[in-house]
Amino acid sequence: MKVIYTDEHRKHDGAMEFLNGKLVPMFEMPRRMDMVMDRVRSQGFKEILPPQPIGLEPARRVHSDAFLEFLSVAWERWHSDWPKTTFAAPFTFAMRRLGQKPGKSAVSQFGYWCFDLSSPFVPGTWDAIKAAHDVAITGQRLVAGGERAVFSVCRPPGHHAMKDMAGGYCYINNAASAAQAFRDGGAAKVAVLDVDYHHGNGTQDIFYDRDDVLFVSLHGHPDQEYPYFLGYAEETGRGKGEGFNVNYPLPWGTGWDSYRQALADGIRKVEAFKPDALVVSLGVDTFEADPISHFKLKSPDYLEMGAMIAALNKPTLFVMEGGYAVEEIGINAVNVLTGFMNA
Ligand code: 7XA
Ligand code: ZN
Repeated sequence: MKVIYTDEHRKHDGAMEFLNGKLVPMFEMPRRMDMVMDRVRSQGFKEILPPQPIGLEPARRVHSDAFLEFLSVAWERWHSDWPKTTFAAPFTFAMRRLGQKPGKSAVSQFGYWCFDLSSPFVPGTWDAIKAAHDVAITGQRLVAGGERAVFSVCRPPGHHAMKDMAGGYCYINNAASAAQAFRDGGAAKVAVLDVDYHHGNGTQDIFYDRDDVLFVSLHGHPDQEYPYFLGYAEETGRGKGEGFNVNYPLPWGTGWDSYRQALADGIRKVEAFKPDALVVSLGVDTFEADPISHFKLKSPDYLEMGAMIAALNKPTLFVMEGGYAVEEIGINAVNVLTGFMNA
């Protein structure tokens, strides 16, 4: 399996986040990808390729131009208002119920284009965002060109990023952009299977009204877990999209036995949809030792997960999302790929 990777993600580093009443260094850190790439290399993946300089056109198909413009100048805007600060994040939110508009100030802009405090900016964040998107679409093009499967090592992750809002460590929705790129390249139907611990509210937001992209997500129940306001089973799509959004909210403490049953059900839904391509939002924060999550998957379970996904027998793009048990993130992510390849 080819792996797409660049060191550019390192430029997005050094920020803080609020978590459960404390301001802490971000769990979403560069070392995560070091551990993934160490494991990729030690497990003998030979074709590690840099991304092509693809640019933002594919992202424009799933995000608004104004939102992408905000991302592109966010740090400069903040730094010009608050030159003594070392990272930028909103602290007031537009809510957008009464036609609120983004004002000229950085605080207003951040509060308008972000839905929480968990997507901070530092000087290199925009470069890392663009590179992660290039990584995703380079992988997508290889799969569209005939590769059975490719692993796009994206950082920052993307599945919380909505059409016009950042949040949850996410800025551009790499998986959604890749799914749309498959459609634009001629695939009639595409499925996105999201196995990250957190609900992919951004991917759901982007495809909710559509019947050409099936979104299936297994995640911590929103009654207990981030992003808290979406991810319920009754969210099944809207209009033409009715029936093409499938959520499996699972309780804290979920282990492989119940997870496997939900995954098998989700995979049956993907199979029935008969997609031409599959995008997997691959988060491994379902791991038992993940510091911000509450599922109980063990490392060998990821081998079986990979084998189950392989049984769909679809051209498959794996897009890296979450996973914060840094010592094991590489083992778990690569186990999915190994299980897939050995199936
Ligand atoms: O898949 N999403 C994540 O792994 C990120 C969850 C964001 C938690 C926000 C805490 N400040
Ligand atoms: Zn996650």
